[in-house]
Amino acid sequence: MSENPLLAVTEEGVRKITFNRPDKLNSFNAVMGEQLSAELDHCAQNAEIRALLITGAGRAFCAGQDLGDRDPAKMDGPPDLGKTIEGTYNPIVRRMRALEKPIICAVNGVAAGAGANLALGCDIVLAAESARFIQAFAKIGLIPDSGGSWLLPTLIGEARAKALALTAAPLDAPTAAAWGLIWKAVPDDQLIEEATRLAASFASGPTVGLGLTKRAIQAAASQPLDAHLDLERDLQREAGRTPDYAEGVAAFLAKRAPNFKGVR
Ligand code: T3D
Repeated sequence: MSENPLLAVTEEGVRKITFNRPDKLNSFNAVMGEQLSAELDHCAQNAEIRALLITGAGRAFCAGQDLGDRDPAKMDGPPDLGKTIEGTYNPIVRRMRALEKPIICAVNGVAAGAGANLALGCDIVLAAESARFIQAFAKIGLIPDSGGSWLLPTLIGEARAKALALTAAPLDAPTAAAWGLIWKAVPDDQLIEEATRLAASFASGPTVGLGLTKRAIQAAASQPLDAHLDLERDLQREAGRTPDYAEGVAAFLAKRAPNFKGVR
């Protein structure tokens, strides 16, 4: 078994996080949950980190909850799964959504259960053409969690969401992209290169503006256009006061590349 279930390294403003239990298809255990939460806090608190890239080691992205830790033969009675949802998965999803820095997910292989929905909760999802997304919950009598029962209908509509969730049928990456569930399916041997290039471009981008853009788009689902126009006004006011906005305009007028600092 691998020693550290989560690897993380910062390179030129990009925090690369790798799920690292390849022998168990990077299935999620309690330690991984704690480490991912701590990582997301670290990324929020450190100004030098301007973009995140999440991927998996080996042939899978993540197979969801480690079911070895849910073996009924080793328990006194039914577990309180609400407790793990409340204590582990929900805080992770909330941290990912609240983090005002782009999170890119490079889905390198199968993404199942919570593993699929953690991927879909990232801001930009690239997947290897051979990757599959599986709402595996139905096979073990559970419901889609980690935001899945919200993300699926929001992204692809109720008909497709229900079919995926009720059948647990694998969805291949090209179809996921065609349906709008993810951004792009890319040839397997180009996945990490393309995701890294995208993360690097974000890490030298106008970080505050990108973060406010994320906030605005996420808010759309919960309010009508009229209220949303007010939010856009407020966020644009904030963006317009950043040094990166001044730099962007100056660079455009001088016909040169901008040098964004990513600070307020
Ligand atoms: O519990 C709570 O706190 C509530 C929260 C729940 C969130 C959830 O995520 S529930 C859903 C949990 N996940 C699943 O139900 C998926 C289970 N895995 C699979 O269905 C299949 O493994 C895959 C479709 C993902 C991949 O299939 P395949 O044929 O490519 O690989 P495999 O042979 O099934 O798996 C390879 C190894 O990984 C194998 O171990 P072994 O036999 O070589 O020692 C397998 O047991 C292990 N593995 C795969 N998924 C999990 C796992 N071990 C523990 N937990 C897993 N989720």
